[in-house]
Amino acid sequence: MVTFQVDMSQMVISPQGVHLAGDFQAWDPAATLMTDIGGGVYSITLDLPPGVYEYKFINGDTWGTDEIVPIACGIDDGMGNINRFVTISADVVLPAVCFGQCNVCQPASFVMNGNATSLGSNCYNVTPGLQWQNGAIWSNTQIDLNMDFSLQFVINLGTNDAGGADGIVFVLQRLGSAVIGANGGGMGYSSFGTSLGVEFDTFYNAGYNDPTYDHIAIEINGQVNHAFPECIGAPVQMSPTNANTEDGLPHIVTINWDSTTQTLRVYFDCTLRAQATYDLVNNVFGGEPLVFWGFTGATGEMFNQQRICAVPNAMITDQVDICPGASTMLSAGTSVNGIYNWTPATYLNNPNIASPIASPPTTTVYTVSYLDLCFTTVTQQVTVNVLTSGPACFFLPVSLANFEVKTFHDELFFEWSTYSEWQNDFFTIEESIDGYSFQAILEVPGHFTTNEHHEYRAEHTRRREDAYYRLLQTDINGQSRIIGQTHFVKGFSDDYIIQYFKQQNLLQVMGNLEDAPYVVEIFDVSGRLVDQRSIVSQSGYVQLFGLELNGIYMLVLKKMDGTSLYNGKVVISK
Ligand SMILES: [Ca+2]
Ligand SMILES: [Ca+2]
Repeated sequence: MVTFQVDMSQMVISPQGVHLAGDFQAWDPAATLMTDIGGGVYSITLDLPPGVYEYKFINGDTWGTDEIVPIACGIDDGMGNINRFVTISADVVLPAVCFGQCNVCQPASFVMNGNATSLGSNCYNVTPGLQWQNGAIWSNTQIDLNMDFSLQFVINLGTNDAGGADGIVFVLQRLGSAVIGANGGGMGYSSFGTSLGVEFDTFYNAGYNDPTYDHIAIEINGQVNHAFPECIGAPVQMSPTNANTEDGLPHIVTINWDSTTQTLRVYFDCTLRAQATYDLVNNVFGGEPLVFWGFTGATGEMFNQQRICAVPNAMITDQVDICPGASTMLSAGTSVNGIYNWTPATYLNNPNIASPIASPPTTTVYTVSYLDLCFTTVTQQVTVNVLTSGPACFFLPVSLANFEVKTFHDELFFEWSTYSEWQNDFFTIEESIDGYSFQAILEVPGHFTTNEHHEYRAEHTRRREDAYYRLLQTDINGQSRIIGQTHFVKGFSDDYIIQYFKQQNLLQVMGNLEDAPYVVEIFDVSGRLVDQRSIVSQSGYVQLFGLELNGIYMLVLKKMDGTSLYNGKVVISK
């Protein structure tokens, strides 16, 4: 049985549901519906024989709504389609991967559409300074309107005042990250019938009842005519000090959403300019709180180069769920001086950067504070919720890196290490002579719950018989599991190493020997005794110096009471 899982938490789910398609079901996009198991994760378990399979996840039930698999984790089917692939050798629960991404969901980045282009460093040309341009950039994560958000970005509306047009709109919508509006006075926004828009309008359109100054207005559902009721925040001069903002200068814009009062506030040059109180979730988005966010812009006969610089991973999450042992990236907005302070600092890779990696073993509320672009102290909280149950996580109490059994003379060395542990009380080494009936021989305490790499080592006396060894793990509730493979270790009685050292004319027997006298007998190939000595063993070695032999012989090692320990061929080549 193979369980496939996909994290759809950054997507608006298709009414047709989430599907899996692969070469194991003839690539049918509608045949294999996945189940919502919570936390944005969709899952399906299939009975597949061992083999290599290619597959994709689909947000809907038709081709065209399938994910774009990054080449980094995909395989080209020979026709330019990149698919995921997996090798199945046993029952397995595959970890939940982010739709369209390689592993867990990463923070937002912007998707460019139409004439929009990247300028690097989180900056984009929404439109170039040309006639009849139309661009849009969309974050590929979504905003949850049931939570507060604060987004800050830098807008540059170009240098043409008299001949400049048309403006940029901050937009919330539910159509995805690949949509584009129309050019002209609608600023690329007027096409979106279910939306919120905050327009930064630099062109006077009499037909839209624009004021003559460059202005901000708050609108819904693509309506840019301020005379209509969809204008929920009346036009106001954009800059508190200047009728013209096509000045080629960067301007800081802050957009805050208070989900409790359903109030949207728009700041320009760090001054509150416009606000609207409106039930966006119910009155615009049909009760759905998750929306895409981004910017549209357009030009017409008149134009400007219109730019946005926005941190794509500005904090828009209040809570993120992770599986035990997993990590997540936290995100703060832009700090004016680059200084961030995350608390607590525990389980963060760096508490002083915008986007630290958090790997807490238990649910932790992190708080970040920094000075935003307006030199206002921003304090934001994000809860990293470590799931303790539920099907979203494959609960592996111990993530084992390796388990080795090594031998040296009569000693056994057990070595193992873990990547992470979850409520792990102790390990047990078990031994078996027959491979079926095991008995505990060693107990080693674990590290309870940890995301750090831990190495373990234990010693035991090697048996004379062949034996099997395995590693068990017991959690704090007393439940034990076998982890790692069972190792076969040959009995020690056979394990004598005979070596001849030509330079010293030394014949050496190494094995499980006490510091006591032993008898060594050497026979030639006809069975004639050619040397016999009584030698005291030291540290497991019996050493014969000064041999007057050359050729192939039989060596017999005995205890003083005559018990034979070893007999085997030895070559003495001088
Ligand atoms: Ca206008
Ligand atoms: Ca102007």
